[in-house]
Amino acid sequence: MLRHWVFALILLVSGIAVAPFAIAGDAGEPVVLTVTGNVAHPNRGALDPFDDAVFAHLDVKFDKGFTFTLADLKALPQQTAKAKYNEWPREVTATGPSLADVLKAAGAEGKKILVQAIDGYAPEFTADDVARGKLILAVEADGKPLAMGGRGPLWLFGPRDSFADQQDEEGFAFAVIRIDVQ
Ligand SMILES: Nc1nc2c(c(=O)[nH]1)N[C@H]1C(S)=C(S)[C@@H](COP(=O)(O)O)O[C@H]1N2
Ligand SMILES: [Mo]
Repeated sequence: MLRHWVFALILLVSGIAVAPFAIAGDAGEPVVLTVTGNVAHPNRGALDPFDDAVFAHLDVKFDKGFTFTLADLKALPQQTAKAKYNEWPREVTATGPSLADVLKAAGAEGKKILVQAIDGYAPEFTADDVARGKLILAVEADGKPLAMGGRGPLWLFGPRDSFADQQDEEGFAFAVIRIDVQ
């Protein structure tokens, strides 16, 4: 009987001790975003052609990166943006961290910010575009998490005038998996 109590106590204490230290990609949660290029405090190394199969197929190259799970992105300050572009059937309200905060969390700095989707679509933005603070990396739209096969895992989103020379929704990559900063 005493053994059970001791065991329960150990579980409780270790649970409390371990929970706050969950590390990106470490707690059974998949990585949804990898920031590569000029990353000040990387938490992963170079592209592995086997493990990083999609990146390899996209002909991506990197020597280090900083990874985020969905929980990591939701732990950053959340912004909400509304937009209705010409071809859309309705206004969309999307929520997620600003692109600026994501890059800050990764320690990523540079002039060119390439936002790459799983299909290879990869619009490029400037540091000035990011500094406007209007571009968000949406994790949900209209109250629903973004689905794989839909616009998930992440959707670059913003209102009109989110970046220089914006043409409607062009540049708003859905199914974003990587950001490269040079
Ligand atoms: N992953 C991905 N995102 C993308 C594109 C794409 O080809 N792949 N096209 C972009 C362009 S050019 C436009 S105009 C819009 C079109 O899709 P939507 O109007 O359904 O958002 O998505 C943008 N996001
Ligand atoms: Mo487009």
